[in-house]
Amino acid sequence: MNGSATDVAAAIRRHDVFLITSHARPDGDAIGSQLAMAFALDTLGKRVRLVNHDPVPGAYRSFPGADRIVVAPEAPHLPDLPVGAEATIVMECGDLARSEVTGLERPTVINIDHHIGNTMFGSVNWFDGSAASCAEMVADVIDALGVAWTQDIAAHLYLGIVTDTGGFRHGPISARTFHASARIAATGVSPALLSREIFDSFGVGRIRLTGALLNSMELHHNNRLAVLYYDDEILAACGATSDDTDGLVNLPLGAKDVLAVALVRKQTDTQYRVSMRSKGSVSVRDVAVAHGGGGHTNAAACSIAGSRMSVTSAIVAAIAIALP
Ligand SMILES: [Mn+2]
Repeated sequence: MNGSATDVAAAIRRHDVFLITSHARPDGDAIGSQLAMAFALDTLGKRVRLVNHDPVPGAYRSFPGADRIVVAPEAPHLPDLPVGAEATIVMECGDLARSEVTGLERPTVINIDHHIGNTMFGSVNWFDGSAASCAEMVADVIDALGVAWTQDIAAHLYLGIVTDTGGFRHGPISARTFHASARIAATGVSPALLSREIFDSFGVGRIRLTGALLNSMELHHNNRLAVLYYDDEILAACGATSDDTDGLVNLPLGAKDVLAVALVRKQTDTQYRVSMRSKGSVSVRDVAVAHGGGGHTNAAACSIAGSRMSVTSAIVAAIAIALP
């Protein structure tokens, strides 16, 4: 059953210790949602532990509290805690497995998500597909808890909103998005400085990688579909790391003709990760789901077994069907 911010706040009030997690390979919305919530719970005197399967992306490590996130495959265990004293809050995950962290099961699991396909795995669930970011939902929970927005909270809400909307450019951006953003600015944080930190704090390896990806870009179906590719050798040649790849999938969308992009990343000789982006009603979600992945209409991902050639042809054929 779907709940609301009020239900989430009520469940939070009933507990004193919280484990907050998000999905593997966290993005800005995952980190921002987790830490905004953590700072709000601090204010209420709750004990908070944060755990993720993968590290905070480099650009967000300067954000307040980023070092509080423990990177581990298993949730830390507090042996002195009575059963049921601790609740788990899961941000941005369609199911618990999406966190790739084990040992998260508790009598109270609070599920907060805006991705279509959420399995309502929690004991308390709030799914809202109309939210442009999970951070907007966290903002509502913080309000329902009666916690005033500090600059730390505001910075993280902004991180979630500005990254999930690609700088207010895509997704279900609404008055709610801008209302939250106005209140963020009113706390005194500088949206311009935060955006600089979020979008413009990469190393030169990222810039070289951008050139390499675009140089080798393939265009299909009258330029309506762009395919980008990289592997560890290309990263090394550019002096770049996986951190530097975040968001590069969006680059070809800068061309008017391009309606969809697939970014293929070699994981092993027989396994490839495919991230997809699209414009408007062109859905890449169905393509991802058909290959065991998931996501939104305009942003989705999946892993496909095969060779580079077979994976690329399969994905080009699948996206072609979604093109107008
Ligand atoms: Mn999100």
